[in-house]
Amino acid sequence: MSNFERTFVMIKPDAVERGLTGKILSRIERKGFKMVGMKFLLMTKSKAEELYSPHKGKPFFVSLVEFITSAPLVVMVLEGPDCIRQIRKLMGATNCAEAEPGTIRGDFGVSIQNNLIHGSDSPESAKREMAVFFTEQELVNHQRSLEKWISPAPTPVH
Ligand code: IDP
Ligand code: MG
Repeated sequence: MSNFERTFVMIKPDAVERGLTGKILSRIERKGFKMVGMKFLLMTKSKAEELYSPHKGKPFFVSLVEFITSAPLVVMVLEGPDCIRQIRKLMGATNCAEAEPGTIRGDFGVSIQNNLIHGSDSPESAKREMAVFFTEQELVNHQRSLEKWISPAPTPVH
């Protein structure tokens, strides 16, 4: 299992405006994932259209761009084993009304659009999405001394 998988995550404007940034961040932190980049910003329309380009033409696209540019948000890059899939599990289903209790969307939201958090859905998406907001130099490579307690090397089978 690679320790170097990275994913792009956003705490969306609804969560920031509702004062849920810390609560959401703490769930990601306590799971053990490592932050390698983070910014607080107001997204421009052109960045929003670039980020969500796979959804261009869908009925919710215009509204989604309007929502995501309407207030500040937090963008970040996280690193850890299987983090793309694991963070999507922490997020829960797209529609908060369908998301399981215990997930971020299941616990904090009721809407399909205003669903608090974004996480990349594949390594290809992660690479594309993080490049919209971060240069390679802005991502901080660092080793945590506690890593062996979170993600030990697999035990050899004798
Ligand atoms: P995901 O965020 O769970 O990966 P996507 O299908 O990639 O979901 O959709 C991107 C975002 O577009 C969603 O997080 C949500 O904010 C919004 N969205 C998705 N489907 C709908 C819809 O049917 N109505 C309104 N907004 C939607
Ligand atoms: Mg998606």
